[in-house]
Amino acid sequence: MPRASQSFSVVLGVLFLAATTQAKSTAQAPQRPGFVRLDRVTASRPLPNGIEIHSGPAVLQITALRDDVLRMRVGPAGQLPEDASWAVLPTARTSSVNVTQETSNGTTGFKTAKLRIAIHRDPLEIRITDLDGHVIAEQFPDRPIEYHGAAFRVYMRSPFDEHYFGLGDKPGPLDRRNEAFNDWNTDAFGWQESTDPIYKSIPWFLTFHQGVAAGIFLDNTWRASFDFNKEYRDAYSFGSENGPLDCYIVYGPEPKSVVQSWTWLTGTTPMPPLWAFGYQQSRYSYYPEAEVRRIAARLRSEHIPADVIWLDIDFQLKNRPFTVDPERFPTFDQMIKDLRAQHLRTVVITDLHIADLPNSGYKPYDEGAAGDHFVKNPDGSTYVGVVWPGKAVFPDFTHQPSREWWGTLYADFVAKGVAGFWNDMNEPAIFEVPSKTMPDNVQHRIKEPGFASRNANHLEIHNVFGMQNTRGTYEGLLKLQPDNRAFVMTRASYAGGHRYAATWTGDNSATWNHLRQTIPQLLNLGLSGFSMAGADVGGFAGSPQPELLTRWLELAAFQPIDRDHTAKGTNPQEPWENGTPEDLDLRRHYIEERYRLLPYIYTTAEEMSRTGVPIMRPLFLEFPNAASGQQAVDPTIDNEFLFGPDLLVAQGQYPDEVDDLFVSLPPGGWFDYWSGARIDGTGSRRNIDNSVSPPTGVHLHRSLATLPVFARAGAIVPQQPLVQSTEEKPEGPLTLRVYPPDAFNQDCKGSIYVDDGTTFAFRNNAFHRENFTCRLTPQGLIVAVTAAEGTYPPWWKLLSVEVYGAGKAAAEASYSALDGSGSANLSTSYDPEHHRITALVPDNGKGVELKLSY
Ligand code: NBV
Repeated sequence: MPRASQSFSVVLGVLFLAATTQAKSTAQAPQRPGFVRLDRVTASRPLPNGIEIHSGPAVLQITALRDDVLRMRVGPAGQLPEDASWAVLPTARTSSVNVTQETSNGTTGFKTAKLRIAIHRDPLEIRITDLDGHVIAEQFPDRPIEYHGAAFRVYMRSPFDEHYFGLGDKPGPLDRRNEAFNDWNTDAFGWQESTDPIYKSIPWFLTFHQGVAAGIFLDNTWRASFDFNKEYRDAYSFGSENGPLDCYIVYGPEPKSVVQSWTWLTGTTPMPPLWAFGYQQSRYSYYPEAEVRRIAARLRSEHIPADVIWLDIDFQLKNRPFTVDPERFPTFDQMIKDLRAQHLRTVVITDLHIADLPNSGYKPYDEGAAGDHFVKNPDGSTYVGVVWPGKAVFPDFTHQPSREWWGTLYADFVAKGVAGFWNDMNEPAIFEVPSKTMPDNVQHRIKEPGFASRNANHLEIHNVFGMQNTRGTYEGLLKLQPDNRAFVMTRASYAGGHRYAATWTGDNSATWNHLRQTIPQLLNLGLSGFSMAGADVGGFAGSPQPELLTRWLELAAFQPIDRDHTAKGTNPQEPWENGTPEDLDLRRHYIEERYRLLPYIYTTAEEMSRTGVPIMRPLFLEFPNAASGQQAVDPTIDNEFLFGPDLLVAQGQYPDEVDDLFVSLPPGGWFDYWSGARIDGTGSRRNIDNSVSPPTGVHLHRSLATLPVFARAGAIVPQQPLVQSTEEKPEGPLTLRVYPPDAFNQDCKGSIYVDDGTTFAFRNNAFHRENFTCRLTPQGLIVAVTAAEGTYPPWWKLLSVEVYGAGKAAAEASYSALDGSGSANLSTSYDPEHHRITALVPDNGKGVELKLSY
């Protein structure tokens, strides 16, 4: 499928040539209407927080929201675009810091405490550097910002060793270099690695150059496009066919700071409920009710830990959202309760297409029509499109009263105990039309605090429609149950949509390539704000080979959302299907491992929700080595990732390959997560200065039984005893897996965060957090646990401290409680197979220290 802005750029290129010829040959003649070129500064005006530039009729403003966050807005006819946004929080958008103006020969500009903005006057070229002179963004020579009618494009220089990440769910490699993309939310059933666009539009990307990261956000909901090194080998560009040129430039230098600033701009992912991290079982569709009950019973009888069952469209009466088919689900309410009694929650689908059913007693239609809540054709009639229910009408989600009304539709399901909601088809997908969506001229109302009220056509609202759909759902659920963490899953969204919903990668396929694709896709989603993301485990379209399903269930145990889902007509895809007893054992084993890791996963989720650092991280995010200006790891690696801060998961470039696997390991020591052994590594290097570089990787034999997972030296990873659902309280000690530091990585730390898992009581201190550190001593190791923060009672009283990489049993062990309540010698055990010493230590939450000699 042809990608992106190619044709748009070619058209622009031709227009550009025509325009320059014209501009040059008839210097004084008025420019062609609609063509504006910001090619030289004709006037400038300092602002307390930036600068205003005029270039002929056009105005351009660059302001500093923070020392490390800039906003650039352009108005081709002299007026800046409306200061409003669906994505950026008003607090961020209206922030401002004072800057120092700087003028020099030929340039004008300013500096902040972190950045320098120099605007060359003639030709007009913007250059943003950090105070060390590292270029953050620099306009590409001879390609000034241009408008052709409403369409505009911005070109930036691209050094050969700069890499690009983000842009949401777009398939393909992790690094966006040498690719081009369009933003136009699309129902892309059967998408492949080269398909673009697919479901989401997140016009935000990171740049990473020699260890220095930055980010650019084009806040424009129209059809936008991005070209990385395709049109020009040494430039990237972005633009849109209409709407505002309103963009934000974020400086790192650490990539983590860039994603944290993205969260500052667009908000955090709300703390998800604990159960969202459990194993989730879905298919299109489980029905009738007896089938749902059978699946639930089988999950339990097979001892597959699980938390959620999903109901897809066939649970509804004739595919009508917010109904239940009474024949297929004769005791729906009781079923929800019975599942809950088995510690399984239910998520149901609630698509946005309301069946067009006047006078039929269908509440969503009747209320929506009475309240004037549906989008309209230009002639004022209600727009009708065909989707699952047949003819359907669509709520006007950018019209606040309609969005709020949509939220009230959830009352019945919430009262029945349904735990979460699935907003599918919200690109919006429409059947029987070649565009697969609404006509361009469908009318949406914008009625929204912070926006001027007006009508907008579909072209402007399309990319933000799904996001506002989920906003209606999320905010409606919070109104219905203010103290319950709402769980919404969406397919389409726009930048900032992570404030309202988790997501998944849509209709992937049951192929090896799609298993492989989950890694770059979920990584880029995480860098784009959507850390709460998963891919249909086992693949949606088609049926996986048994080995593929097994490997997929292994990998997904280490991804943020672990939901097995498949299409209508495919083979059964639950863990006990489609495989040998050995496959089932492996699949169960990996799901169990995920449940053991829940304390670590949930602690990482809390960090994500507080800071914006995603749960699943590309290697360069943890190992940018910005300080030395060197790239410590190849930033384009996309068959490995960090799950949380400390676990490195590797799959190999081609997961179906049988050859040995080479796993790149970033600097610092690593441990095999499964055996507990220290990795020797094969690549230790002696450098020119005689220093020794740590191993750069390890060769492994592949086996179906083992997904390669490594723990970082200096990590302390909390684990819990196995449970069958997050509803169960773990029984026994909290395990701390301690991976001692080494010469390359002397830091040693970890933490645990727990709370009630479902409410917002944590905001009032009802959580429990303990921080762990360890340090090597001449005799062995000391593990220290801080006094707990928060008032929530933890489920454990004992710590089972497991120290890995141990070649022999401990000679001595003792603990002392920091509040003086006790200290004693301890006995320890030694497990040579796992290279581990284990000690049981009382934890009264007041802090404790364990001393080990070995
Ligand atoms: O609701 C049915 C499916 C759903 O299972 C899938 O996950 C969505 O991506 N839905 C698309 C509509 C039709 C798919 C062919």
